[in-house]
Amino acid sequence: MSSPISLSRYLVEKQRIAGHIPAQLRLLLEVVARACKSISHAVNKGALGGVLGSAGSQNVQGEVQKKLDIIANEVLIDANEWGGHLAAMASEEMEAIHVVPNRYPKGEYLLLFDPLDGSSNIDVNVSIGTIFSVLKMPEGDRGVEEEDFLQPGSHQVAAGYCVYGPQTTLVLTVGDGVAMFTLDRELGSFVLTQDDLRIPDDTQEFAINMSNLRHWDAPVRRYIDECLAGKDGPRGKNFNMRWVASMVADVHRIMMRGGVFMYPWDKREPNKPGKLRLMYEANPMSWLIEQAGGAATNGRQRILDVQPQQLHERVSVILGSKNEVERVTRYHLDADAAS
Ligand code: P6P
Repeated sequence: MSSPISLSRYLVEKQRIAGHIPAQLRLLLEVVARACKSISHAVNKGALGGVLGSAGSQNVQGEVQKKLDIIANEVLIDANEWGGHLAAMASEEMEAIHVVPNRYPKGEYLLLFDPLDGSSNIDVNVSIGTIFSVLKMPEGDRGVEEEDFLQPGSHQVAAGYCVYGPQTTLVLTVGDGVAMFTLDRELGSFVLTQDDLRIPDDTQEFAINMSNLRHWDAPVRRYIDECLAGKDGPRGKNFNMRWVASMVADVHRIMMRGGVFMYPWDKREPNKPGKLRLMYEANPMSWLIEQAGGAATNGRQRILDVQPQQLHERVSVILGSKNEVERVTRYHLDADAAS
């Protein structure tokens, strides 16, 4: 039986043999993975670690911050600022970018993250996760500015998430497929447990928060109504529904068995394009989904082609099995053409 492949060995081989990633990016990804191990340890302690409950503050989104949101954010900042591979970081939990302090060397990468996605699930012991995205610093010898982060998702050089569930699982792409690593707590390292993940083109499972039904736009309503009509309706097959209310958990399920995840624009806050954030939720997840053979749009446009205007901007998200995403997108475009 061949020896297990660690994340470190996987990344060294991507660097040395495949020439896919430079050493600095390999180092960055190893540091992020170590930070996820620390976050997993804190999450697993739960009430025993005094880390549950609210921190008594709000983040830039106006959402109540949980203690673990702040802990996870601090773990990622502390782990990544001294290594010399980053110029700056951006986080859901921080309004402004975090430029690497002058006491440390600066590198050529920008790291963006949602340090702990799905925070409403922390206190009820439901899977949560860390989402991260890596961009390259634009050419030029000036200092780092927020505008340097405003690159479309197609410019990412690495993206991944770590789900803290029954297992702690890291899912990663550097642009040539998707690999999954499971944390071996006895060894203390992530071990390759699946390589080249592929999402089925079709599915019978959708994920959406049904309580928002009355607020949806017509194309979304049409798609869901057809799913609910089942085998007697226009789709000719029955559908199942899942909604974990933790994007990392819902996306991971789709990565493992297919499905379609939707958090579309709705009438509750018509000026907001959606609930989820483009830069550190939708972009990394969309690239992972596309690298696994799926698709991701905002209903009208490929998410990875969206040109960001603001660091914390939101976007409507429809992602997963290619044929379902194409159908929902077609319904949006048909409705636009008819209006
Ligand atoms: P709702 C978690 O807060 C999150 O940002 C995503 O992880 C998740 O998919 C979504 O919001 C859940 O939103 O409105 O169903 O609670």
